[in-house]
Amino acid sequence: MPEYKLIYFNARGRAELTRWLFAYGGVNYVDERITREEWPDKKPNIPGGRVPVLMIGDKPLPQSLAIARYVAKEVGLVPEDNLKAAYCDALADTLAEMMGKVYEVMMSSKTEEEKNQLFKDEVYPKAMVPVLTRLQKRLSENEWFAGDKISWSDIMISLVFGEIHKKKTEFIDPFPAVMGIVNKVRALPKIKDWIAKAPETQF
Ligand SMILES: N[C@@H](CCC(=O)N[C@@H](CS)C(=O)NCC(=O)O)C(=O)O
Repeated sequence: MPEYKLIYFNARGRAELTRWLFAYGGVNYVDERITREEWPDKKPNIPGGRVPVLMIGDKPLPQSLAIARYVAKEVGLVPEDNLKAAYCDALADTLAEMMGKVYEVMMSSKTEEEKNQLFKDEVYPKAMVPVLTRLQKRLSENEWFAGDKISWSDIMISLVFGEIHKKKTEFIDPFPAVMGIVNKVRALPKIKDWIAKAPETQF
C-alpha cells in the first residue's frame, strides 16, 4: 500500500470516518492534526485550502467523502455490486446532509437552551427521524446495511449515530436495529482498539 498522511484538525469532525476505515483495515498512516494556531500558515499549502486532505504518497486527495470512499475501497468495504455501492454512496450523502443541519445549530451563536430546543423541535423530527425510520426498516430486514456483508455504510452509521446516542440517548433508542449496528461495529476488535486509543476531542 502507498504511504498515507491524513491531514485535519485535532477533531473527529469530517476525518473520523476515514480514521475508523484505516483502523478497520489495519492500515498504517500518519494522523496529522493541525492546531488552530498553525492553520493560517498551513492553509495556503493545502490544495483547495480545506481539510481533510489525504496525502497518498505526494498526491493530495481532498473532500472527506471521496477520501472515505477511496479508503473503504482499499480495505474491502465497498460492495462489488454497483447498485449496492451506489446505495452506500447515497447513505453517505444523506448522513452528511443530516450532520450539516446538526453542525449548523451546534456552531450557531444561540444559547445551549435555545440549541437544545431547536434540536428537539426542528432538527430531530425533520432531519433525523425520517433517516432513522428508513434505516430501522432496512436494518431489521438485513444483517448489514448492504445485505449479508459489512460495508463502509455500517461504519458510518455506527460513528454518526453512536456519537448522537452519547449526547441524546432518547433520540436513537427508539430505533433498536440502528443501535444494533452502532454496537456491532463498535465491538469489532480493531474499531474497539481505535476508540480506546483515539485522542479525546470536543467534536
Ligand atoms: N466538503 C468538504 C468541506 C471541508 C471543510 O469545510 N473543511 C473545514 C473543516 S471541517 C475547513 O477546512 N475549514 C477551515 C477553512 O475553511 O479555512 C469536505 O467534506 O471535506
